[in-house]
Amino acid sequence: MKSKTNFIFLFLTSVLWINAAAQEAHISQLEELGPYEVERYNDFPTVPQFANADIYYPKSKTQIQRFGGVAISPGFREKKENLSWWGKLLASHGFAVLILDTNTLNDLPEIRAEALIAGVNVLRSEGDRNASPLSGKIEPENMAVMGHSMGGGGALLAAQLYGDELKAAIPLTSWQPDGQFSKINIPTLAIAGEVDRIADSKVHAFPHYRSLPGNIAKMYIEIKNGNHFIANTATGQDRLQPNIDVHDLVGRFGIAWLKLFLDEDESYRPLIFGNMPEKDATRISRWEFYEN
Ligand code: 9J3
Repeated sequence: MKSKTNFIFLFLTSVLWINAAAQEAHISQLEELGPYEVERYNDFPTVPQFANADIYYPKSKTQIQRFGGVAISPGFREKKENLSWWGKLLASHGFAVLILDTNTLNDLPEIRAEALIAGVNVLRSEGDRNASPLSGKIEPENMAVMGHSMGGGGALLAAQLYGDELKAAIPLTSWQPDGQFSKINIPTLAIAGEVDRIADSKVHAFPHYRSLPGNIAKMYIEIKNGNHFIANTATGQDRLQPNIDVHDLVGRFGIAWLKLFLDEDESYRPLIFGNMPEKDATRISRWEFYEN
């Protein structure tokens, strides 16, 4: 009896130890550029819903397998360069990434939602266009939308309107007054800032998250002391600058969300829904999720 107990104890200890070690390895790999060489282009056939875009893709993955992608919209008076770091990061981890410029800098979230779904469809079309670097390389079912601020409101609206065509949404410090997203039926990761003076997370991102239905995979991560621009590119410009550097943390969750819900790679599930590592727990002011 005693030896059986010892055996079970040893077994559980080693399983936990192995899991912890595997998770550590994964986490550090997601906090830097991934294994794929990244290329960028912008000469694809234009569409009316947005002005232009940069498409980032994992060049060295095109020789190996097809991949899904994500369309990303910047915020009010912002350009694609304000989110360019996501293009390099997500493409290096194996996704096609279209970051758009809106038709006007002031386009409202409703217009950004249409731009985002058009961006997703551009990625699909690029997979079918002979002259495209992505010809034959796109997995058309595996698509997501992201966006910052009004672009985050746009991502939520696109998820609600076009959920059947998408597998995930990642709003970044989303802005949409009285936004109600109870009809979203795809996994949604909301990133917010505790001290966002432009889209107060108590008025925007958190109520947006709380309006989601109860039974979908969803997560709200609020960065302690984070401003409106924590998920933006560090441009060096004053107005659009992250006040603290949490790109490792938000980047890791973004990659893992797409790996799990686009690629259906279950090995990323514990990185999302497992314990928050000690080093990150202190950087977060609120963390809520529902696993599904
Ligand atoms: O996209 C955004 O950064 C929203 C900023 C905002 O408050 O717009 C008000 C017109």
